[in-house]
Amino acid sequence: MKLYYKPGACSMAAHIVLNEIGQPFDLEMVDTENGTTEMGSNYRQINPNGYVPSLLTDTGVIITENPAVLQYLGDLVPEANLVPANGTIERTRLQEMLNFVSSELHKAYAPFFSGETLSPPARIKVETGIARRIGFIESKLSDGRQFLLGADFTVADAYAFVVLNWSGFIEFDLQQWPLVNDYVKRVSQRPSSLKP
Ligand SMILES: N[C@@H](CCC(=O)N[C@@H](CS)C(=O)NCC(=O)O)C(=O)O
Repeated sequence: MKLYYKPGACSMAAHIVLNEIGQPFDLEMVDTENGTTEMGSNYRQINPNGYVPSLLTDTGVIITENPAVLQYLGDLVPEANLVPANGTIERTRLQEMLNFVSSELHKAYAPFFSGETLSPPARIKVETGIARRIGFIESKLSDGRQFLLGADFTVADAYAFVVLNWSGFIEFDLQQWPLVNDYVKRVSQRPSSLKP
């Protein structure tokens, strides 16, 4: 398997899950601005959308989009217990959470990485959106669960962890959500975790 990635980007979630499942893999860095990889390949021929992650499977198939990549990896090694079995309500809950992380949480941070400087009012608006979504995670954790879906770490935690960690880069303080703050620390202590 090979993960096409960019340092510090959301592709780090798949890298964490690859570490969790203990399967051999290669990494190839992508320059998304130039559309090339470190080996000199045209990345748009790998992923026409030009963004990371992309996963090249051992069967030669390319998989894109975080929720699909993460579930594929989790399903490869069921013993790792990173995804509930297909067809269960628990799996639907995982998909619900992955979609939340992808389309709500991740995209709420996106304006900070657009390359444009946010004006003070624009920054307040973006931070308000991020805060609302972090508040949702805080409410999920308020029943004492250790991870987003309960007692077990899942692929959704790898993804949420990577996104929440961007808070440090944008100088957005997570301490006002103590459960989320502790959750990020907890996930960062797993051996699979990577420092952005
Ligand atoms: N919908 C995509 C979004 C991926 C995405 O936003 N990737 C970012 C890094 S976090 C990226 O590669 N940005 C560079 C670009 O868009 O050119 C997914 O879930 O995989």
